[in-house]
Amino acid sequence: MLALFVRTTLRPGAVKPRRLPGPVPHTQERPLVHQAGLPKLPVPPLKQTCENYLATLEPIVSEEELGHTRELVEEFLKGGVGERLQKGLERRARKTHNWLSEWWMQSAYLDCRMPVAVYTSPGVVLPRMHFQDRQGQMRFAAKLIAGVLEFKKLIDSDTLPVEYLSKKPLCMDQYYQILSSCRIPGPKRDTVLKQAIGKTPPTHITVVHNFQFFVLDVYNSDGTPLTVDQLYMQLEKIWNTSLQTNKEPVGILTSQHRNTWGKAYNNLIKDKTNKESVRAIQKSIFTVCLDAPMPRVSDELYMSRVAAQMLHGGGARWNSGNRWFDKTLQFIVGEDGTCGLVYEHAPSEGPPIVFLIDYVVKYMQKTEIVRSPMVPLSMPQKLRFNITPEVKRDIEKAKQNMNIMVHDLDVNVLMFTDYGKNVPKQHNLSPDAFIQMAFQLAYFRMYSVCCATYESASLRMFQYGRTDAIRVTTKESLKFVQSMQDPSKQNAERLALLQKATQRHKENAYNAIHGQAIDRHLLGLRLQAIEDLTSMPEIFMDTSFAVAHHYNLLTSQVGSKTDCVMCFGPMVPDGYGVCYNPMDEHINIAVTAFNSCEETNAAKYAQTVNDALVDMRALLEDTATAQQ
Ligand code: COA
Ligand code: HC5
Repeated sequence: MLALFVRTTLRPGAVKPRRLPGPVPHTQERPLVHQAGLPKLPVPPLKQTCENYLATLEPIVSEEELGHTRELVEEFLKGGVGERLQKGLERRARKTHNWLSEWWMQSAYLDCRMPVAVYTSPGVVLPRMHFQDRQGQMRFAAKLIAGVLEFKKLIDSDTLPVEYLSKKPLCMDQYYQILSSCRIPGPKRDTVLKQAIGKTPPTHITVVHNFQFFVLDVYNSDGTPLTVDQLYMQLEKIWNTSLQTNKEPVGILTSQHRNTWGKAYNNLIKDKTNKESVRAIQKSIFTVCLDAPMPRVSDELYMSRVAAQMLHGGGARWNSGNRWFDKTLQFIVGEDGTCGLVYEHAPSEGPPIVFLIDYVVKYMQKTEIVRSPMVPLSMPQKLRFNITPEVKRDIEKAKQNMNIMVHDLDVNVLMFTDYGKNVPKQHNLSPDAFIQMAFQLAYFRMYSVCCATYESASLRMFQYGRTDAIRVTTKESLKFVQSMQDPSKQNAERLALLQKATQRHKENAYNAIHGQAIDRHLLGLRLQAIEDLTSMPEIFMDTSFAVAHHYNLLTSQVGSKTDCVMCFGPMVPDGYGVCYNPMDEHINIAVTAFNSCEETNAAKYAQTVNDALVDMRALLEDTATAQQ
């Protein structure tokens, strides 16, 4: 049975992360804070992956395409090419701590040229706070900073307790990558800057208000963190020295296509002052964005508006320039009680970020501002930028592109309150599988076909593990959704099909988190072919392969203790991004799509998911009554 690992309670005195001895061939500077005893990510058997790949295709490609792909797979298996690539992967697995993680970091993130805003950086919306003014905003921001610094103590002292999933310890390495780090654009490939071990650790955060960046030292000279009261006073000083709103939004450059930003970056840092300012942001522990008020919307649309604010900032005339999108962690606090964050995905998955949020929220609930002695603190340093005509031109271009992205992103948050994990559990069904079947049903109801569907699965049971994919669309899920739309079917039969489909999903999830899914293995074989300079095997070039990787539904479950909404953009122009947080009695679901695609509509899909969830509960209850 799977346990919800993101919710795993941290047992006091649980195993402390230890530094793993020996070289880490797959990363350069990362600290080896890691559990040496964790298993290494396996390379799944080649035949198993090939068979599962064909099974995956069944519900999403035509008979003809499937027949063709079967032949290619056979050739791949029997002709020796597959075997050779598999051997190469196994060799790589022996030589590294994790055969996949470096390749994954490069191919999923650092090589990806799309803007990080909207396309890869996820957002988190915290429940609306009760402050309504600037004082409230700054008091909240001060407490939040103090909370993150408290969390940082766990990291700095190596006392972060290890998380468990199904009684197995999880790799904690990602926790050590999220503070004091930043992505850096390159003309072809990006990198991540992370403070090297042994170097003096940074003691400042960056705060941005009205597009102006400040360095805020958050430690006293004796090494103690500033108190909430002190932080509040420093934030006030920042606020009062950044009242002008006519400043150039240099930060908006970070929202550009990565090649464009890579060029603009080199241009920007030619100037010494600019270079120093950029370095200060990159090295800071994290960033806090004090956002300008956004246009008011109805209560019904509030969460959708804030989700969009987290993903892109609302456009050049609102808060998109009040960001440094390359920064790994950016907390966002608005005047109207809005708060949340946006994070750059390359260094970490969502669960460590969410764990940090839960920790900070709990800390903030118990912290009251106490007046501290009036030790005069120096004025936070404002970061200067010299805006040359070239930089100005780059900023203007970035503003235009950001506005296009903002108009194109369609966001709709569904706060589903009828029930949560409780209902499927009462009916002995896996909540995750049940919710996924609702997504399948909703898609089928809108389009009368099903599509390739991705769900993130954690690989953190393994050293340096990141993710693999659970392929949600199966023969069983297709039969279930078809039965729901077929008036000739009885509810008893539909329920039986739902049970089979959820059972199948649960098995696939189990296999994925145990390193036996197909997506990363296929990626590995493909990259191995590139590395070996052999010609690309045909299985990676046929229509089926393209269809299987065109994820019209890109989904991810991220659970939290706090009642958060998490969100991310779609992966394909005609697809949906669906991030869901199932709580015991309700489910928060954020749906994104692109307005430029006529076929998709986030609000419509969210409403159809709502109806599917309602109907599926009715199905459970109807058949439960019938059985009595
Ligand atoms: N009957 C009753 N209860 C059941 C059940 C059944 N048939 N099947 C599962 N449950 C229970 C589980 O025991 C669990 O209980 P808990 O709430 O006490 O922990 C709960 O229902 C949830 O289980 P389930 O919904 O099946 O799945 P999961 O929470 O284990 O999640 C994944 C599955 C795949 C999402 C998870 O393993 C995972 O990998 N999560 C991380 C994803 C990720 O990294 N996302 C972010 C990427 S950046
Ligand atoms: C705070 C919520 C973060 C969710 C991030 C997430 O799910 O990222 C996925 C990671 C992965 O490798 O599957 C990627 N995805 C957003 C594209 C689903």
